[in-house]
Amino acid sequence: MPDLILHHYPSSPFSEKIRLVLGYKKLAWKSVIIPAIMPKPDVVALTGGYRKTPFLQVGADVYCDSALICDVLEHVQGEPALYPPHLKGVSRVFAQWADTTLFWAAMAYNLQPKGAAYVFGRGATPSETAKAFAEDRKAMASNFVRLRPADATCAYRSYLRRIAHMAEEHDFLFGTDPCVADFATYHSLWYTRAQVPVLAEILAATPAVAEWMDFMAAIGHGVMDPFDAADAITVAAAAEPMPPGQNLLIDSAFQDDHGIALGSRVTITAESFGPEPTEGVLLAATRTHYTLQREDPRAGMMHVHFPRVGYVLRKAEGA
Ligand SMILES: N[C@@H](CCC(=O)N[C@@H](CS)C(=O)NCC(=O)O)C(=O)O
Repeated sequence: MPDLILHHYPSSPFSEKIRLVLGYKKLAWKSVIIPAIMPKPDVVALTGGYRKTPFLQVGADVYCDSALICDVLEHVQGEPALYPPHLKGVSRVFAQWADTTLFWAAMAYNLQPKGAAYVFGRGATPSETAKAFAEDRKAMASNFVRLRPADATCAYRSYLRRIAHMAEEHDFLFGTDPCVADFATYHSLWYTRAQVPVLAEILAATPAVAEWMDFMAAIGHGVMDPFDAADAITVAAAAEPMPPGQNLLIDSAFQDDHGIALGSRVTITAESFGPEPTEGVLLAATRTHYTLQREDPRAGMMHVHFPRVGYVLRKAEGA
């Protein structure tokens, strides 16, 4: 199999989720550090428009969204399992809650004025960095309502108490080993602890959560080799995308919920936050994912994959 190339940046919570899954599965991977804000020309050469972090590249195949990347990594290395059979349903449902409701409460808490001052105060030109970041995320949030800091704080405290009830019962949230729910829950709390220590006192009220976080951190990131963005594009240009059914996804049977035939020109956009579409030819629309084929002047023929849940499929303008 070609190398696993993770495109990410150090302070990205969803990237920390995937770095730990790579560590849990003891996988070797290549690390391309991408910008946290636009413009991201090397990212868009590979994804065709999607600009969120992280994404996983395997040759000329790009897997967008950490939920889909977890499925891919489970396919690559089944043991230890992210979705143990007895937790198959609940672990996915819980992970989805953690990646959305918990994440947004935690981030609104983390980036309240005191947290934002700390995060951006460390840059070379703090006010410029903060301004550019705020403008970038405002554009991404055009279809999105943010929690106010006080509301976010109450919600985050409640969620931490609920997570503590689970962590008090066993080492990990659902038993003696971590599953996808642990990785999805951990990354937002990791951001508080590791990136915004000035606000990390909120974790002190739930020592079981802090102890579980130590177990999660000890998993580590696996064997990582730094890699260059330009080299990642060269890898894509030299590779052929894998045909549906032979790529790293679990299914390929067509499931038509939109009345859009395979072979149509379409766009795929995140349901909320980050309106940048990826356009291409619909190659697969299965129970679990969409695959678009697109040609890029630098990266060549690419297959870009998205999870079905959380993404909007539309016919492209004029198609
Ligand atoms: N549902 C996506 C969410 C990814 C996401 O929102 N990532 C944040 C960083 S942790 C992001 O993309 N921020 C904007 C950026 O990096 O350009 C996933 O699970 O991968």
